[in-house]
Amino acid sequence: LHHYILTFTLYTLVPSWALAQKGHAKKHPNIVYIMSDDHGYQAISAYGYGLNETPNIDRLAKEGAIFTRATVTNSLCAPSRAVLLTGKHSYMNGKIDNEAKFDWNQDNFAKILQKNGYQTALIGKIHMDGLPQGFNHSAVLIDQGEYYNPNFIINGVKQQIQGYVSDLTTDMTLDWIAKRDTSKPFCVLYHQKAPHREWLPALRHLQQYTSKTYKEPNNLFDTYEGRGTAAKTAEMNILKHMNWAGDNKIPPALMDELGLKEYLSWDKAAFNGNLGRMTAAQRATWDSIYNPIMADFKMKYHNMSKEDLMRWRYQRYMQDYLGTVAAVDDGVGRLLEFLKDNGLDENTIVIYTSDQGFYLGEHGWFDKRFMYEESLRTPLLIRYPAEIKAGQSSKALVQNLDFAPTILDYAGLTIPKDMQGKSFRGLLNGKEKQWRDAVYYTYYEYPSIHMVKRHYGIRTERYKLIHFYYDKDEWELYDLEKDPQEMQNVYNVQAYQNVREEMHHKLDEARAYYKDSDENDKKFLPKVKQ
Ligand code: SGN
Ligand code: CA
Repeated sequence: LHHYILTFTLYTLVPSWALAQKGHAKKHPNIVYIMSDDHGYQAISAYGYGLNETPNIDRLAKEGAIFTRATVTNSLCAPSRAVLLTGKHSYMNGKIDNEAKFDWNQDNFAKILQKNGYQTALIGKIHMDGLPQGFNHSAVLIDQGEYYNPNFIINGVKQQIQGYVSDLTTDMTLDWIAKRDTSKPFCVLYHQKAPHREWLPALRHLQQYTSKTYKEPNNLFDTYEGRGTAAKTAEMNILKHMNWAGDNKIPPALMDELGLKEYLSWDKAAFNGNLGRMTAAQRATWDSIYNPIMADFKMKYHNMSKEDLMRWRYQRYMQDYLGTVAAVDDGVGRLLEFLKDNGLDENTIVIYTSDQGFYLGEHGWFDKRFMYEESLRTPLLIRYPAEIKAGQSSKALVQNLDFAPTILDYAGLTIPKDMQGKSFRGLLNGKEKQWRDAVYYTYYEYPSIHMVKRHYGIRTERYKLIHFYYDKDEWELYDLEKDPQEMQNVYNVQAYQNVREEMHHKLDEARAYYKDSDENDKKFLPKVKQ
């Protein structure tokens, strides 16, 4: 109470943060929240999958902490961002899918920081309409944003900027930090578009990443036996549902020559649109790398089996996807150097995460949405030397739901009671002895692109129970210890009947605790059944 009164007095008498910054540096750290889009943990070398090298992101783990079981509550872009801002599940904040409107008038953690003397900025992808609220400065991409020479909306004004999106997003972030009012602490949300589809790398990374061959996951040729309808009817298989032009970069003219049909109606338009944004010089570099790849494909195509084609498409996918990760990693490197050069590295919390995980060929898939591990989980690394001991690794079941409370906690501010997440600060300084033993998940965007059925469920350390509903009513249960790749639904296996009952009980508890219900599910169903 004493301390409360004192800070309160300080606020009223000295409305600037000058004192607070000098005297209480540790109490009001700066925050850089880095979130990329669709960055699966498999594509960060600190997670040990051996696919690529991300030395700069890895530094956060080396000098701070890495969470190996961080998850999202709804594995989709805009809903994940809404959860980040509000600290509430999708059915509470209203942004259940990419289509629903986000109500910026509701409270969010940036507004709270701002009200309490922080300077705040949002740079990069947000994927929501309307002027962002809670930020002194915003420079956001429109909708999904573009890779080359992208448009930004800077404090409400649209502007096209020459360059590569990940580099520009980094430039703008550093620029804003450099020009900030140094008497106040700051919080910047530094949101990369990459490595989102259609996976267009920076020109400087094309040669290196297109020359590599990547190891295939052992379930690349998954036939979806052993699971229910949802896995079988999803449209995210690399062989069957990927775009030839937009995704694999086969020029539309070559598609025609080879008789390749568009899977999505905008495939060729996407390719033309993406490459049409390049200058002649940029395009020449692009062509010098991709033309030989396409010439080689043209020669081989008619002799390729379905398996060959799957393998080829997987390699193409990985080359471009991991190529885009490289510039994201460069950006993190630049940020860390910048903080150091400006004496900010000790008192700035740096968080790296993604809006969700992603399939990099596991189950034969790309995209996300499912409550299965690769898309439920998301990378999470955090560095803050003042409080987080270097080299920690945590298996705790933290979620994106926890970001808002955690950031407010570090900022020394009160966490609103209606936020549903929990600060994980105590997990990192050793003060938290008890953490949740299960996470709750919901997904709504169906019918829609990729056709992943509506579902909700619960994951504990060892098990996962999922309910698919709406046009099917199916349950799935996985034993993550025996079957980490989730190949076999054991819901109806005799030996699992006790586990099944326990998991149902836990799920009911979670739904009650987080205030979700069948009524909510119904409320969000499409108005007209298709
Ligand atoms: C686009 C992509 C999808 C992707 C959604 C949502 N198709 O529609 O593959 O699932 O975005 O992604 S594309 O052909 O237009 O690239 S999200 O990350 O924004 O949720
Ligand atoms: Ca995303």
